[in-house]
Parts: sequence; structure tokens; C-alpha cells
Amino acid sequence: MNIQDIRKLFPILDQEVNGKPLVYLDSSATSQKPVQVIETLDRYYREYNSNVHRGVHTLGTKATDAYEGAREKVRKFINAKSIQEVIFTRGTTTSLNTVAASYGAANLKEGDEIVITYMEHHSNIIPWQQVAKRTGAQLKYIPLQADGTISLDDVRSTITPNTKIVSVMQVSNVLGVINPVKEIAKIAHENGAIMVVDGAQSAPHMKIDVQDLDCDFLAFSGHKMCGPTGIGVLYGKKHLLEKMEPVEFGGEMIDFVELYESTWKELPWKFEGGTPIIAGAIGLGAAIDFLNEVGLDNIVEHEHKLAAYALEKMSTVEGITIYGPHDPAKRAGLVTFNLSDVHPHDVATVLDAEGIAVRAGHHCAQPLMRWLKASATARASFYLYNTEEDIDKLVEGLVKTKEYFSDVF
Ligand code: 7TS
Repeated sequence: MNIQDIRKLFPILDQEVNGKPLVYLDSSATSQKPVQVIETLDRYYREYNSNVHRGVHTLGTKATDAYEGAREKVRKFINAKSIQEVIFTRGTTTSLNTVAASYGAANLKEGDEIVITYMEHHSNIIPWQQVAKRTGAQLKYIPLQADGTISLDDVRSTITPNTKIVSVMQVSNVLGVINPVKEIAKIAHENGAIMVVDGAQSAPHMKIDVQDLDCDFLAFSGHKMCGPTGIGVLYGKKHLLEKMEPVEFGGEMIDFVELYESTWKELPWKFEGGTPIIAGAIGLGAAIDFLNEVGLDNIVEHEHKLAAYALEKMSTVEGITIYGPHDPAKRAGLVTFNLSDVHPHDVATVLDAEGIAVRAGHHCAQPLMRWLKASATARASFYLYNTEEDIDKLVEGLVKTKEYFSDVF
């Protein structure tokens, strides 16, 4: 599929914002949705909306088949061994909180260590802070090198035999760096720790094979990979999930309920209490079909070219600071930057007037912002539907921003 054919599948892109054609450069926050996903959601609500795993009526059976069919699509997408290892959640945040609250609370004690990095998103920091407080475990940070990458020497010196959990993002939502999670998992395992991977920014953009990475848990969100909001995935190795307690209790996750005791359903359903996110999961299944049709390898290649082009073009803007490694080989498809003394919210506002959507703020990574010595930054993030023309418009917009605020230069 060529880029123009891909763009035609995303109806939202075909509009004007503030009188200018929309240039959507905020896919790291949430991606746009192709017609296949929109129509799948529409069909579910129009034709077979029903609860799952309950009755035997025809619509209920159809909904259950579609919901469980989506689980199999996710299993295949990440190459998990079994559907029992694929839990539907509300998103990356819920998935990481589940691991911390269930596995963490049960397996950590005073003197144990949890290891993360300075570049983590808040949703891969705060759940660990909370469980560390509850259990007396210590939270430790792998430092970053000057260009924002992680060195395996630092990983080796931070992880010790006291480390029980290592949790690292595969792709940074700010620096764009791709972390060597497979190698980090090996070091974690050599020290007797488990490895958690935050795949929020990697699952949409690159092939993930959980067996090859040998991670113990993987968390990601549907809405960043062409799927609906409100659906995400927690992958976990079966032998670990089997020993873990659910964090939500109620309907559908139980086997027997007595007056004072209850038992749980088998995996993965013991972690899916209540009416699950049926439409979301079915929509995620359609998103996965779409990504497979385009091909993850083609997406990686396309974004890699865009990132290299963006780095080259954006570097020519006077007064720009680009964060993270400047070597495109070390990066995924996003560029975080600041424009001299102009506040990133002002940058984003001027760009918005040109129809260009970028994100400004701390990107839910305040410790990293402090490390970068920036209170906030602006970020342009790319996906399979972006073009070099989008980047040209961004660069033109940045030049305009600079002219607009010329008194500060
Ligand atoms: N982890 C990473 C690396 C992320 O980038 C995000 C969201 C999350 C976890 C949380 O995902 P959620 O779906 O549970 O919210 N990142 C961003 C972002 O960069 N801009 O908006 C959301």
C-alpha cells in the first residue's frame, strides 16, 4: 500500500483545521483510526452488541467469538505462547499498575530492589513508588548517558542480586530512543529478577516477539496502534500469572463464590473482572489486522525515514534544541524539541494556527524533564500516515513561530 492509499483509510486526516489542511503529528499521544477499525466498532454496536461469556443467545455467542478472536489476534501479534497469557486491560497504565499491585505486592520485601530508568513515563514510575512504599523495597534508577541512551554497563551496575523487578520502556515517548530490552531482560534474569517491558510506544511501531525478548510482562495500549481508546493489553508469562492474585474482584472472574470465600476462573479471565471492554477489544483486533496488512516492517522503515528526514530538516531551524540522540539509527519516529526561549505551549499554539498538531508539556515524564533541564518541551510524533510534506510544513511552521517571537531571539 502506498502512502496516499494509506492516508485515504484515515478519514480524520482529510480536513482543515484553522483553515489549513490538518497535519497530525501527535500519534505518540494517540494514533488516528483507519476505516476498518471505525467500521468494526460500528458493526459491533449495530449488529451484535451483547455481553460476552454469559448467555447462549446468538448475539452473545457472536460477541464472545469476536472478543476471544481478538485475543488470539493479540497473541499472534506479540507471539505469546498461549491466549492465557493475554489479558485485556484499559491500557498500558492499568497493565503496569496490575503488575505492581499484584506481582509486586506479593513478591517484594524490605531490602529488595525495583529498577527502572530516568526516562520512564509516569505510569512506569508511580506504581513502583507506591508498591515500594507498601513493601519497604527500594526504587533504583538506571542513569542515562549524555545523549539520553542507556548503556548496558550502567544496567549491569544498577541491577544486583537484590533486584526483584526491572521495568523499562522499549521506546521513549520523549527521547525517541529504542532501549535494548532483550539484553536488559537477560541481565535481570541473571540476577534472579523479572523483566517488565512498557511497550506503549513500541507495539504500534515495531514487531514485538515476547518469546524472543524473553520479557516476563509486556504492557501496551490499543489507542496508540490504530485501535480504540479504553483497551490495552497485559502480557505475562503463564507460570507467573497463575500465581498472581487478581486486583479487581466481581462478576465473571470467579469460579465459585461462597459466603466468605471465593475461587477464581482460569487465566486470563481471572484478571478481567466485570463486563470487559468488548467493543474495544474487537476494535483492537481490527487494528491488528490492519497493521499486519500494511506490515510492521514497512511501518518501521517508513517511520525511520521520516525520523531521519525530520532530524535533518528540523536541525536547520535556528535556535532549535533537539533532545535525544541525533543518530537516526538509535531512534524511533518522534522528535522532541524546544525553540530558543519560546515556551513550548506557545510553539504548539502557533503551529495549531497553521493546522499542525504537536504535543507540548512534560509528556508525563517529569523526572526526565528535570534530567533534560527543561520544564517542558514540544514533540512531533509520526506514524504510518505521515509524509515528508508534513515535516516540511512543521519546519515552515517553526520558522514562522520564530519570526512571531522574534523579540526573544
Ligand atoms: N508508557 C509510555 C511509554 C507512554 O508513552 C504512555 C502514554 C503510557 C505509558 C501510558 O499509556 P496510556 O495509554 O495508559 O495512557 N504516552 C503519552 C504521550 O506520550 N503523550 O500522551 C500520552
